[in-house]
Amino acid sequence: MDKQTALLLLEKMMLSRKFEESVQYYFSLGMIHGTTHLGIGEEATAAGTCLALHPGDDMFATHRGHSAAICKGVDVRRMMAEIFGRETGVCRGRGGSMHIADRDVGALGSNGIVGPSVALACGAAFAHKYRGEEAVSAAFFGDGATNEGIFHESMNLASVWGLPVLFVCTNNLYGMSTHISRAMKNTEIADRAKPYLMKSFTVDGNDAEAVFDTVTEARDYAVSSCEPVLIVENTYRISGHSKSDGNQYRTKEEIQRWKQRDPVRLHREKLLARGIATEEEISLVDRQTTEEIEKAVRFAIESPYPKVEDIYEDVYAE
Ligand SMILES: Cc1ncc(C[n+]2csc(CCOP(=O)(O)OP(=O)(O)O)c2C)c(N)n1
Ligand SMILES: [Mg+2]
Repeated sequence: MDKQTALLLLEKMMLSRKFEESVQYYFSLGMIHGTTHLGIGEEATAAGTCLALHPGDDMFATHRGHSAAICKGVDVRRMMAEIFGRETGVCRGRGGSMHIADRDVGALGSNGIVGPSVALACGAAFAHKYRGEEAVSAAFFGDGATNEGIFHESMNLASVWGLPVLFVCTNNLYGMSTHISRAMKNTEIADRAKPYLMKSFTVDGNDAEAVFDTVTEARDYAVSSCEPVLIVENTYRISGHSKSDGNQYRTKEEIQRWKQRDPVRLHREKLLARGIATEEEISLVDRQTTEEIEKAVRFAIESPYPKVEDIYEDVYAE
């Protein structure tokens, strides 16, 4: 891992973590409305995956999509403004937490519905192939989403049509309060690539470097062969499922065990142990990311709300 990539992974993970902690805080003050799904503990999946993508690649996120958007390059100020419902937000404040999108950086949308990212990514990959571009589209989805029909239909179509899609499963062991073992007989999600004769990878999703290397290899394969790939990134959601979660379905010990494998801390310790970065360099990233989030919050709070008379502009719903 070269120093630049190592520090970028650290920066994006810290930015994601602080962004979500900030959202959680302002939510608790009643300054943010609607709902949010935080992915605290899953940052290495977003950073390792999105940093391995190229600028011309597309990315589709889930309902738990803040980190993916940040790591694909969406401006955190405009993301924060979106979540605060302001006119300066990436979707002019109309979408909120689950509708973060910015076409300019290839972040083609998070989604309140579980599953559609996989089908949308097939469409984007088809477009890349049709135009003869050397690009892939990546779809994030959870372990729960792999039990849906749309996942299997999309995997089948991508395989038959030879579409350069990276199907990226963020396996955090739970779909809401249901443990993976109660939702599927075979919990080896990578096996789900087999019926479609699709290549698959399984990686420690709390190890940013491992995710980055795996997705780099998977992307090379998808581009050179024009074939889809399934990547399973095993991780854990330390935060609750949504804004309220009593954690009745899991033990404190389990959460504690995974906190020991906090991806931000693991990466930081790795950089120090290997002499890739010094304490000072890491502290600088820490300070800069804190400042960036503080600026984002100020920008959001100082931005105007949309005007009531044009609230229906840019809204597409039936
Ligand atoms: C089609 C659909 N069904 C149900 C829901 C309600 N729902 C929201 S998140 C979620 C759990 C999804 O689990 P998983 O795919 O593992 O993602 P995670 O929340 O763990 O990141 C469910 C059932 C929904 N939003 N969309
Ligand atoms: Mg899950």
